[in-house]
This record gives sequence, structure tokens and C-alpha cells, in this order.
Amino acid sequence: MTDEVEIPEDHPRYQSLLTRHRIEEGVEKGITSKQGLIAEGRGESFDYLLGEETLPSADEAELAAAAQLLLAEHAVLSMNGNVAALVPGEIVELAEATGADIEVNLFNRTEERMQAIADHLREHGAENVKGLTADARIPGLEHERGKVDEEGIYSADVVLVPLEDGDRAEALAEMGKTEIVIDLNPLSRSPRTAAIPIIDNIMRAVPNMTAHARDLADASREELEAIVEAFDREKTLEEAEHAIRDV
Ligand code: PTJ
Repeated sequence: MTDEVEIPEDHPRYQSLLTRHRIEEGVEKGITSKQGLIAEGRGESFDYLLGEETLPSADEAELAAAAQLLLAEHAVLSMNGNVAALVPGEIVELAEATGADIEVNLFNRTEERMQAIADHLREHGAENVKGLTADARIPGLEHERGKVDEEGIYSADVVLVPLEDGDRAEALAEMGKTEIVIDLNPLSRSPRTAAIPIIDNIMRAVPNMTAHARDLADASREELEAIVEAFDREKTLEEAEHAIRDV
């Protein structure tokens, strides 16, 4: 939890208020873009419809995602301005639990925001933050939006892309990456593109993925592969959509 926040923990909408507070702070610190505020509002409305809790199908997706990250040759957790504001320390913990790299990759890329986000992540314990080298390109995306690190997202086999715009999610999938997407909107193109769509709030999803990864630390390759194979992406998307429509 953030140090400065003064939201009473017993407030019925504590989590939602905390999320807003972190995004607001992110904008003030030059981490989150103004468009990030709109993305946050969109996410919040879907979370409200989902009952502001992790669906059993989302928990299964988080388990599969943890197994997939552990199986990866080279996994990268992609960070944008919203993710950096909402779960900086939690992403560092997930990277530690799975051996993944962290890379800043922005939709609205500016050098100032890149630097502010990298500094913010280092303040939360990240030792190595990729994305600043920007010596490779995601094919099909125009110049600034397509910049990535050759040693990072460009060469990764598994990429976690939370709260991502549909074009970028599609372009990464076309590069042959195994994509894990966290997005509260099950109808959005990004989760529909993903091998593992996680329809959950990133504030709940990332710590739960880390808990699963820690539980799986001693699992064999076969056990991890069985978890990934048993995961049903269509069912996950359908269950989230039904949960929203049945409200
Ligand atoms: O920092 P940048 O420049 O890389 O820009 C980041 C944003 C998020 C502004 C950019 O990627 C963007 O415009 O994204 P979209 O197209 O608005 O998509 C964001 C998706 O994330 C939407 O489908 C939201 O429903 C979803 N979302 C928002 N907040 C959360 C969320 N999903 C999970 N947890 C959240 N807290």
C-alpha cells in the first residue's frame, strides 16, 4: 500500500479509491499519461460490473500465466504509465518470482516519461529496467510506439502486456510472442489476442500471479506444461463476459 494514502481500509470501495489515488499520483509525477486517466475510468466500470473480485476463471488464468512465465526461455513484463503507477513493487516481485525482465514500453512514448517510470521502478526495487536502449522495433507500429529493446521484448518468447492498446497487442502476437494480457474488458482486442487473457484488475492479478509462481517454484517442467495445456482461453473470456451480462 502507498505510504501517503489516507483512505480508511474499511471503506467499502477502498480498493477502487486506492487505485484512483495511485493513478492521480502517477499523473502528478509524470509517470502516467492523461489518456491513462481515461483508461483507468474504463477499467473501473468493468471492475464494478465484475463485482470487484477475481473470478474463478481469472484465478485459473493467473495460475496458467505464472506457469507460462516460469516455462519461458526469456520472459518480459511490459510496463506502461498505468501499470507503473498502480503496481510498481508488485511487478518487481513478480519479476523476481519468475525470473522475468521488466521493460518500459509506452503507447505515448516520451523520453521524460520513460526516465520517470524507470526511476520509479528502481525506487521500488527494480535492479534492471529495460526499454531505454530502444534499439529494435515492433514491425507494423509507427516509429515511437514501436520502439523496444533488442535484448528485451524484441527477443522475448513470453511477454506480459497489461492494460495494453489493441494494436500493440496484435503486433506483438504477430511477432510470434506468447502473450499474457491483463485487461478488465473481456471484449477488448488485447485479451482476445492473448494466449492467456486475464480478465481481472491488475491490482489483484499481479500479486495473485506472484503467489502462484511461488507455489510453483519447485514444480517440474511437465507439471508446468500440464497447467498451461489445461488452460482454456475461450472459457475464460466467456465466463467474464457472462459475469458482466448477468449483473
Ligand atoms: O502509458 P502509455 O503511454 O503506454 O499508455 C497507457 C494507456 C493505458 C493509456 C494505453 O495503453 C491505452 O490507451 O490503453 P487503452 O486502449 O485505453 O486500454 C487499456 C485497457 O486497460 C482498457 O481495456 C481498460 O478496461 C483496461 N484497464 C484499465 N485499468 C485497469 C484495466 N485492466 C485491468 N486493471 C486495471 N486497473
